[in-house]
Amino acid sequence: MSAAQLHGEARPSVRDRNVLSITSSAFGRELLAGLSSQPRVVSPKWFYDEAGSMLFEQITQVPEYYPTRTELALLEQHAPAMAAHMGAGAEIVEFGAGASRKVRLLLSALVAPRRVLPIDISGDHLEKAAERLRIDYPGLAVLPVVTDFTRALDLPPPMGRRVGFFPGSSIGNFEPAQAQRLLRRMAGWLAGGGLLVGVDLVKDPALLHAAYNDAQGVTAAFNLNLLARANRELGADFDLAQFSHSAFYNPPRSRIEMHIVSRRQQTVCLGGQRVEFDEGDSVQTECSYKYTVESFQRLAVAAGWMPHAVWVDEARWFSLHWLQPG
Ligand code: AVJ
Repeated sequence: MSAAQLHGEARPSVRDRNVLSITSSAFGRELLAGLSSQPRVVSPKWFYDEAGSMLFEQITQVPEYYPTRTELALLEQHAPAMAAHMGAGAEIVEFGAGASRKVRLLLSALVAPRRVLPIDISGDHLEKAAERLRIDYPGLAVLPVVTDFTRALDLPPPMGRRVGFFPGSSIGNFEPAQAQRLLRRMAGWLAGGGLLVGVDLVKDPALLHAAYNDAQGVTAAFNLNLLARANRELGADFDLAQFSHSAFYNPPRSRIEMHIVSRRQQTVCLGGQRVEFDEGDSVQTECSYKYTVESFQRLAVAAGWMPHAVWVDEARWFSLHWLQPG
């Protein structure tokens, strides 16, 4: 910050404003910390600005990305059975709601649902989805909650019988120990209500590889959008053409890993700080753990839940688990 500004004489320059925003934005702080650590790791939650949420919606349409359509088909087929477990007059808390396409299949099967609380870190996207829900379900209360539920969550008292819905295998983005802790915290937030969780299953590595390396390059754009977001929001100067998308299956860890890899030696300015990259340096941007039905049930039990019902598609690609408090 220049002398003039220190003395409050002139408006801070663009760079100074970005320096300011770096320290004052959770994204800025966590990105800087992630890029300064070894290995370099950044949380996948930072993918979901408006552009990222839109790119993810596009991913769900590419032929290689099977999880969303497989889960939707399971919900379409088994919504009545799931609704029976949830009961009449339910209130659904949906974690990582995104466009709220999936919860509609449950709402249509439920008897007199009272309220839905869609939760997401991406505010604009969530508000738009909530507005559409209000229009399509006139008698239903819709209370969107824009927050990062991995940090803290403050919900209003339940309106009716509260149940949880955690779709899409977003549970896979957490290290198993973190996933266990999150499931345990969800039990608290749900105040004794049950939880329906979508879990992607272990399968042929070639299928998994293709799902995270689609031919159209949408997943690559989704991954690199993290750098574009840093340029937009933090005034960084990432040259996206000098970085590449990498996603591969790691069998011993039973997870897909996504990385952004530097194509050459380069320096990036981020909030007045210089970040050096050598050719081949990578930043891990996401893990997506894959479970078997049994390994996920073990995790749920360890988190204090009781597996009550599970629905799996014929190819055994994806599963939905109804958990009751243990
Ligand atoms: C929304 C987190 C479930 O891990 O499969 C899609 C995100 N990443 N393609 C996943 C994602 C790359 C997705 N989740």
